[in-house]
Amino acid sequence: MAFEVSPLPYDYSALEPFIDAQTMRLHHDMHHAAYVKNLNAALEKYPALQSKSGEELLRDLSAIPEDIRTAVRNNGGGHVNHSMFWKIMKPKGGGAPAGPIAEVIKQAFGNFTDFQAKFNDAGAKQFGSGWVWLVGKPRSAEVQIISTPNQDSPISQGLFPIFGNDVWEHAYYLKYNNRRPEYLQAWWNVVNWDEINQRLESFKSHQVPELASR
Ligand code: MN3
Repeated sequence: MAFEVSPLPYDYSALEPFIDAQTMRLHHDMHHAAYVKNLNAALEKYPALQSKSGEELLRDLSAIPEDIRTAVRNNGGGHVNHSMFWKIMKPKGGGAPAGPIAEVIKQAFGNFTDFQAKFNDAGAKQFGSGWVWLVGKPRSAEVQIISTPNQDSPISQGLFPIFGNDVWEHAYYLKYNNRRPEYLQAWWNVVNWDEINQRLESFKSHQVPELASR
């Protein structure tokens, strides 16, 4: 019952020119795979934890044995975050959001352009490695933009990651070098709004088991 890296749902080069094939290959096959390998290694002596989902492990880190807590936080986070990341992107994606996510953005931020600017700004300002997120608060209509360091998941804060962008240098450095804001801007061209709407709907209809007990 070991954790596994799912294959990319598109070709390595499918997100060109916005994300280059070499970055995708390294990011998916090496970085994501390493998180999964290290997560499985951490759980080796705790068989009871091996049947839990990554989200369940992250939901209450204080319940994780202390000797593997940091490993689960970093590598479980790395696995869950990247599993989301590959799916919320697609070739020929982007454009203006439609459907429920468009409504949520309009309600909370006024318009898509202002939302994008705030999201990009939070991503640019995240010091060092991390993620920028649009998160939902369970049992409320509230959404907010947050950033987290390293591979920390919003799930560990009791928040649902509607979607997020990876601002680790490994996500953009080969193509964009140190120009993170340029990557953040370009990334909107590969966003998969259909998948994001599905995540939003499952969250709103309380079909998110990893947050159900909060
Ligand atoms: Mn990454």
